[in-house]
Amino acid sequence: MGILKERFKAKADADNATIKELLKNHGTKKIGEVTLSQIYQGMRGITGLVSETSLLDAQDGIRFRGYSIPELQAKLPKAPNGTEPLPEGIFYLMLVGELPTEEDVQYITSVLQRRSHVPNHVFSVIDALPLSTHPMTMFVTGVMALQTESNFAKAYAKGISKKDYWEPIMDDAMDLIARLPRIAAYIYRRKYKNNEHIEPNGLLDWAGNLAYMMGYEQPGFMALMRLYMTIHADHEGGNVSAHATHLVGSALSDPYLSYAAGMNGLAGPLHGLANQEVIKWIFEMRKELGTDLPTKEQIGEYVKKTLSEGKVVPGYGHAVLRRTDPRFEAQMEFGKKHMPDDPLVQTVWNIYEVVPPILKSLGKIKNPWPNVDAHSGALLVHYGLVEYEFYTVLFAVSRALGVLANLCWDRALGFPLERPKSVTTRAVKLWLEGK
Ligand code: FAM
Repeated sequence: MGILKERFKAKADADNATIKELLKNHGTKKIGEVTLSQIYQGMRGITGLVSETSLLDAQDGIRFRGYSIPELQAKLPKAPNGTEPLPEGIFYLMLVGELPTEEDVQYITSVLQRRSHVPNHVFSVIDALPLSTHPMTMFVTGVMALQTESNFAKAYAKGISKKDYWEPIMDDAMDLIARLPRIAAYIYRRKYKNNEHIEPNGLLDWAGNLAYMMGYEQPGFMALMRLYMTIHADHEGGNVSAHATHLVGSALSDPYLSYAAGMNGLAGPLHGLANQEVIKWIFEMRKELGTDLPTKEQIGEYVKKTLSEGKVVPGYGHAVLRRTDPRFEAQMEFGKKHMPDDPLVQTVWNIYEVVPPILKSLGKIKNPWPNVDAHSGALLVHYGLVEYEFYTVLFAVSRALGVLANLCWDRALGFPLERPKSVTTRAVKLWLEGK
């Protein structure tokens, strides 16, 4: 990994100098104010951390090192005869800070192929779980079992200088990213395909191999996996999975422990589990209405019924975005190209027409538009991946690219233990009374 470490270190040294200068000249400048409602309502809008890999703008959407998803779809290298970017490319971009060449992406693919061995005890630990266990629980259990392999944990135990932390962290990050497709595919095949496993195909790229080991060889599905793994990779630093990984990593917990923490957050229904909730909700709608292609009127009535039951409409809304998620748009474009006549995909598009006006009419929802999860399941179902409880595992594999690249940057920039102050309502009341 010599080339990657050299380029990363050169960029980290340059960025460290920039940050040092910036704090020297502007360290005491106020970046915002905090109101009482913000500390009681999920810190919405409080700028409180630095995350170099991507930035999310409410109107513009996500940009990875300044590039939008359409720009990356045009600029990132693709698989031979492929139509979608290889996720190795977005990982390189987030880690090194520059667009990769074809050779850079091939290099990452080969490094990941070489590091993809998973020790047998990991599979034994997963096998010890009941078959009924949720795939995300199996997945995080597998990641925790892999912690025995941590280079950083071993280096720290031996004594390592703070300025060198980034190197074993990067080794762990690459090892973990390399191993995740094998663990994810193992869980899929154990739970849904009679425990019949498929050995990795050394000729395929990282996402293509995940598809292959899961038992999906259709070129369309491989293309979808490459797009899926690219667009779910990062969404700035404050979402639950990115923030939890970053926070736990700030205690110098190794990347396995930190990533496991982040993925436990991703497993929440308001975050990454929403992708399974969307398809479950649509399947329940189709069953209740007795049709595979409900009309817009029927969808409208069903949405109102969901809301009247005090439930959220999964796949809609966002804590930061105030527009249709560009990740939804990229998936819609894929659907229009590959499966324009699929009734489930058409239903997702009909839902997109019907839901926003209803959510807007409630007056309380800040973002009535679809997020990434509103579309992802329908594309997977088209290729036969109907086991929606597995979808968040795919999301987790992709999110590793962003949160682990970030951990390398956290350590290389010497970010300290993260420890914001909390208050009690008692203290707030005394403060308000001027006591
Ligand atoms: N359906 C029904 N109610 C919704 C809603 C939705 N899709 N989105 C927001 N609301 C409600 C929200 O529950 C809150 O209600 P109360 O005041 O009664 O508690 C109110 O509208 C104000 O919420 P907000 O400020 O507009 O949104 P938040 O920043 O609090 O929450 C989300 C953001 C994503 C948690 C919220 O939109 C939601 O629950 N969406 C459905 C679940 C989902 O799709 N999550 C995936 C998000 C995705 F980006 C990801 O992380 N993968």
